[in-house]
Amino acid sequence: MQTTYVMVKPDGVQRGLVGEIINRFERKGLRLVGLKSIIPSMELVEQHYAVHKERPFYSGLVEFVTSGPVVAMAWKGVDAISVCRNIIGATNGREADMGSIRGDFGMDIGYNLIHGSDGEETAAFELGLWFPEGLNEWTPVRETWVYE
Ligand code: IDP
Ligand code: MG
Repeated sequence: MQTTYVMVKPDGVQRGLVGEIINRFERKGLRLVGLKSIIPSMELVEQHYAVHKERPFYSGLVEFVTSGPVVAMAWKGVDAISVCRNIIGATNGREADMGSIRGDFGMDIGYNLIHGSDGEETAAFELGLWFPEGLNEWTPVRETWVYE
C-alpha cells in the first residue's frame, strides 16, 4: 500500500473539473484519505516545488498555484503513486494520452490541471507539507471487491 499526494491546481478548480477529477480516482478503486480546498501560501508552494527552483518556469508556477483555491487530496492503494500518475497523464496536455486527465482536458504544459507525487520520497514529503494535521485512516467496505 502507498499513499500519494494529488492536487487539483487552480485551473482545474476554475474550469469546474473538481468533481470529474475526484470521480476518476474514486472509481479506479483508490481510497480517499485526505481532502481539502485551500488557497495555499507562497511559502507552502515554494517548498512544494523546491526541486524546480532553478527552472525558468519556477516563479510563474508558484504564482499560478497560489493564485486561487486548489484541492489537496491524499489517495491510498496498492502502487498508488504510479497508478495516480497514470490517471493524471504526461505533463503536457497536448501530448498526454487520451483517457488521462491531462490528455482529456489539458492543452498546456503549465496549465495542466493537476499534480501527483512522482515517488515514495516525494509523496512522504508532500503529504507532510500539505496535510500536517494527518490523514484519515479507514477501510472502505468496497475494498473487499477491489483487491483479490
Ligand atoms: P509533473 O507535474 O508532470 O510531474 P514536472 O516536470 O514535475 O511535471 O513540473 C512541475 C510542474 O511545473 C508541471 O506540472 C507544470 O505545471 C509546470 N511546468 C513544467 N514544465 C513547464 C514548462 O516548460 N513551462 C511551464 N510550466 C512548466
Ligand atoms: Mg513532478
